[in-house]
Amino acid sequence: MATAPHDFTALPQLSRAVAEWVESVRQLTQPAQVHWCEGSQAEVRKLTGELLASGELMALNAQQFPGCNLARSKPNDVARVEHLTFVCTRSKDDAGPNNNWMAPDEAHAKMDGLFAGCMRGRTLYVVPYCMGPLDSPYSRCGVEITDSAYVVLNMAIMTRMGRPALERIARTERFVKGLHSIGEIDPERRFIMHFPEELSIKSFGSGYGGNALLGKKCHALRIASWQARTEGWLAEHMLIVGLQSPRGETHYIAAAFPSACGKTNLAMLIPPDSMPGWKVFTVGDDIAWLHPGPDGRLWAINPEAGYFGVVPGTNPETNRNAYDMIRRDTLFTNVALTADNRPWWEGLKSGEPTIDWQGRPYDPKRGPAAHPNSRFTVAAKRNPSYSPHSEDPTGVPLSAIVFGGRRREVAPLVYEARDWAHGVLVGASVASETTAAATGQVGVVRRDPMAMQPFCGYNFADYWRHWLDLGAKIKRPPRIFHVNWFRRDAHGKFLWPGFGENLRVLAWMLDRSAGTARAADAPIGWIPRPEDLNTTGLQVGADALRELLSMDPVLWRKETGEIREYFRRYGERLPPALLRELEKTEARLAAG
Ligand code: OXD
Ligand code: MN
Repeated sequence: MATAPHDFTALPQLSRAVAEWVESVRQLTQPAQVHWCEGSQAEVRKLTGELLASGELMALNAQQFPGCNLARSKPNDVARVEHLTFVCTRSKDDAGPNNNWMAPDEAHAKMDGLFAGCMRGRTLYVVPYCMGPLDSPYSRCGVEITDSAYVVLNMAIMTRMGRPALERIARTERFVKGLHSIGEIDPERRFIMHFPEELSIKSFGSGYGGNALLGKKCHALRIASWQARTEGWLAEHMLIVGLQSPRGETHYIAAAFPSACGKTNLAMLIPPDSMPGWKVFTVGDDIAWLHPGPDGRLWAINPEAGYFGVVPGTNPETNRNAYDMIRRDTLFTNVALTADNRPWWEGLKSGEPTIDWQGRPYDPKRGPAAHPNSRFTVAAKRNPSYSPHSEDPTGVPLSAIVFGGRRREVAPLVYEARDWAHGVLVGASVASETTAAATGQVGVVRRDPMAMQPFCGYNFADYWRHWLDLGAKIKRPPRIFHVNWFRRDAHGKFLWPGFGENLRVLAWMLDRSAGTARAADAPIGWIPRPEDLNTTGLQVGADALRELLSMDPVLWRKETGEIREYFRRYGERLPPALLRELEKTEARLAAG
């Protein structure tokens, strides 16, 4: 008897576990219809056409921005909502002081009440996706159910979405269940709930970014960090970049920065003219999954397939690659428009806004034309510096891990941790000024350990212990560094030019890893002296460079006091080894 070719198996028949879950959600939410996403270009074109027809999307100037569309969110729905985001573990202590917590039963009851009948008259989309290359043992799959076609279009760019992902799920019947509805987009009825013990997510009331594209922060960070601890790996808020030196060797660096601190720019850095022969390749711009490899090194994959990047500030001078990348086939959210229908944002040197991000005639008195957290969604393969190794099933080996924050003072331009355990302290102590990526006050310094404060799906104390344990098992661990591109002088002026010039700092790190670069022994770690960096062609004065590479012991004693105070919140659960590292730093500061 002839069997039908595999490809023609109807999507709902591929995985019994998925079909059963979809049916239970259909009964709860009562949609008018169910659409299983296959992930084809034809499907994307059809959905885009429908949204253009309904006015949810607007086509942009087709000559200058071919294939680009604009979406406007509701003004009450423009960023992640950390105060409405919960980790729902059976024990409150497992979620830790770093998370909002709700008991799972209570959270399910609350959410199911919101979801009941919420899709009446709407389409329920079933979005199977794979985080990471389809053939990688390190990848993990999920299914998002959503009633937003805009979310589907984003997921089609951000993940490997559709039939192949569902086929992979069908082989194990294991997947993360993500249930999402925009509801009424009412902040009073908005919650993002995570159930790591059940590998599930329920998100209601927002259609924006990390609240709604559940593969990203909810799955690839919060749920994955939990999975990673049980399985012996790390899910991190890190970009991954490959640097090819003029000698032709390529080394990879993973770097964690809080949201909207320039990860996408660093991942696609353009070498300055004064550093000929360097080439930069982007593996990922936001999330890295790190696995100890059989060779004793740490290997990284990017679970995502696209970028959901902050638009303001992007221009041909600061990052030509990023600017070129978003000139076609890009979905913009909450940017302004010029008179000839081009997207416009603050920091773009050409054109003038006539319509603001809310669709009103632009009036500078009402604030910026583009929302400060306006975004582009674009396929990673559109990046001129895209690394083909992004598709390698085992990922890329790391030579260095970098932590960073946005600090006016205290943290020098760069320093190196003494060893892995000290590096865990450096990561756990990251502090940064808040940005527009999350709702709330902008510019206040807060602790953001490993840039994971909004994203770690379990108690930070257990997370730091996991970092320490994992490091002890890796024979050839990457070196760990801390950077601060945002240090300012007494007049509030940035001391460091950033962007392409950051390569000088990254090149020093690679030389440190190779054992060929020098540094001064400071109480907080190894700091390069001005002569240790390649400064050929750098437009930074000698005094500014000295200030950038200095550490003030008085400020640092205050800083370590604050870190100690912060750690106190984690009580008995704090790993003693982390406290010992802090004590060693305090002792060095006291001696110096
Ligand atoms: C992001 C974020 O969108 O970190 O990447 O907020
Ligand atoms: Mn991010």
